[in-house]
Amino acid sequence: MPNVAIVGATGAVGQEILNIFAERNFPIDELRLLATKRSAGRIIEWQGREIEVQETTHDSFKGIDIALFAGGSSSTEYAPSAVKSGAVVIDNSSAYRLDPDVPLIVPEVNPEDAKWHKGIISNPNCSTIIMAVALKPIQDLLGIKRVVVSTYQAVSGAGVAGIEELESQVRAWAKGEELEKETFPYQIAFNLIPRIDVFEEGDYTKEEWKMVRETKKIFHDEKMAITATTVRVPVFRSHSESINIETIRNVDIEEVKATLAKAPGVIVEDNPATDTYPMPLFTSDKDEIFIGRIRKDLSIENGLNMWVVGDQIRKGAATNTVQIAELLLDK
Ligand code: 3JN
Repeated sequence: MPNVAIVGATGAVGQEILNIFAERNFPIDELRLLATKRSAGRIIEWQGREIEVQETTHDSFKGIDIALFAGGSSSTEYAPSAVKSGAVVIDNSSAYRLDPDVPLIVPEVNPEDAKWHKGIISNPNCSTIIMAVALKPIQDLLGIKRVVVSTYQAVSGAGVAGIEELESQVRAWAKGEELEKETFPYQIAFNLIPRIDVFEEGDYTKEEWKMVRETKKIFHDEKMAITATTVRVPVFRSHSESINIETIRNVDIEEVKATLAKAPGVIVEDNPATDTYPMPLFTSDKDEIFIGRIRKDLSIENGLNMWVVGDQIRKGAATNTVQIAELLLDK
């Protein structure tokens, strides 16, 4: 059984990784929990073991086989040390995602890429993962020419501070008090903010560029045209995405629905007669991507629309990371 380290073990993604390891009976000999100095010394109970959190250092990875990085920017500092110690790193941050020597993996799409890693494997951005799981069955069935996606991203995508900001603004609003903001550039309660992360080239945001570039890499398809608008919404957990797809081959919408219903990691919830479609309120703490509102795009020859929702901390981060680790076990 492998020795496993989690860097950022006390954060939201690190904690979720611990839950998922237990749920999936991931085989672990030693489990080393690493975090910043601030969290060192904390005791975390996991599967009957009491584990003391240690501060991450360059020497933290001796004897470790798999190191999961869930600690944001710490990966550029410590991932090279982990690799030097002989560990395979699975990194949640964007640091290595577009590096041609680093596989970028969504196990439902490109598990075979785990074979050629050189010590680091990257976990994609949460919005990218959720979209990729939904696109894969369509790509296989019809071929994808172009994707137009708009996201509706929960405040927890911005961490605990995002959750607290929405909650405190709603409480202040209910009491008639002034609303304070710090994490988001404008009030997020009862509002939408069409800017996630910083503005970059062409007036697209970094989050939008991540969805475009990472998706092409995961699908090994530079010709797949993708354009994105990413929006922060006053929802606590689970990202939603409205996805319009222009396909290469003709769309038989019943066949699309049947194909999505059979696809790994996907649950179709789609019945206009019973008012059934996925919503973020009901998809949290689940590993699957939920798809509804599947319908033909009547404005073009070969196109379709769908509404996709997924828990961005589970499948968008922790679950996908653990699934990548499982690919390494299979090897
Ligand atoms: O805002 C969201 O909903 C998703 C945020 C993702 C994020 C936030 C800060 C840094 C990332 C990411 O995973 O792409 C990063 C990063 O690693 O660059």
